[in-house]
Amino acid sequence: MGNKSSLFLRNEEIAQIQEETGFTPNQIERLYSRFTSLDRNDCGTLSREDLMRIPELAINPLCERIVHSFFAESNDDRVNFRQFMNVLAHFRPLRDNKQSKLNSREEKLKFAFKMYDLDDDGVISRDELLSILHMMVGANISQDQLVSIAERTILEADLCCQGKISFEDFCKALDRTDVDQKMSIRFLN
Ligand SMILES: [Ca+2]
Repeated sequence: MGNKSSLFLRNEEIAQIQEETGFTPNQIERLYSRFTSLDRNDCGTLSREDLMRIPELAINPLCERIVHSFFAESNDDRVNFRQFMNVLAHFRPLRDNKQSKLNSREEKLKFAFKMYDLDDDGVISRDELLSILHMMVGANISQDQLVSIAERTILEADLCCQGKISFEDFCKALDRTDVDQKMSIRFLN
């Protein structure tokens, strides 16, 4: 019976997650039922493999990087529901803002930056950019063309001339990009 209780969220948990993420109680319940359906062992946490089975993620070329981001705040290789919700909160549209800073433009940009920064050292190197370009376009473009795209991108974005892209460079490069439109998911109410 112990496992069954994990199928229900307590009201305090819903209130706490609502405050942290800005999701409505309805959205939290829906996402919780999604979470538990992915949790095949009923242990209250998800593994990388569980997350990889989300169809919307599985088709994304950056799937592995996105799944990796779920584990940024986790000390082991499992994520609990609150950690899961904190990551999803970055994808709430800005106009739905309900006292949560997780979906601000800055947080969305930080999230995107971390996708590229494979070794977490705070800058995007030419090789990191090249790896991500590879994941995104696959075999559709030749290696030479990818290298030239990566080098040109760094040349244009790198304002401190260190041959790498800092978070500040990254924000400036995306200054005129509609980050909210590109990094939002419409969650059902
Ligand atoms: Ca890096």
